[in-house]
Amino acid sequence: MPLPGTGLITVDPQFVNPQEMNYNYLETSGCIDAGNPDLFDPDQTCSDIGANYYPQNLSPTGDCNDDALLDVMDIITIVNNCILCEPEDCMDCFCGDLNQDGSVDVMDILLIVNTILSN
Ligand SMILES: [Ca+2]
Ligand SMILES: [Ca+2]
Ligand SMILES: [Ca+2]
Repeated sequence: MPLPGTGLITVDPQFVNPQEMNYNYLETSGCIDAGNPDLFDPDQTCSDIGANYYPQNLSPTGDCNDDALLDVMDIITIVNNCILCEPEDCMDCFCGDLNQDGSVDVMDILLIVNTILSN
């Protein structure tokens, strides 16, 4: 048994399959969104406890500057902070991966431009 203390829990983390080293969480795991409330996962939910996070199927919006608008400022934010940045300086760019292929690039910018122009 671990020692009691702040941030420690003693519930079953509900791993997918620890026998086969799959330490991802099941949907019902109490570790999901139970991590540091000041941190966020790439899916923009509160951080999960542990090394892996459970992706909750949120769609990236492209609103990377969090002003609830999708406009050219988001494109500037994404180009500067997701594409032209050094890897260690890049922000969490989940918001800009509109085609959800795991990287933010010119294809995502095109999708944002198309979305802006169709509004
Ligand atoms: Ca989470
Ligand atoms: Ca915006
Ligand atoms: Ca992408």
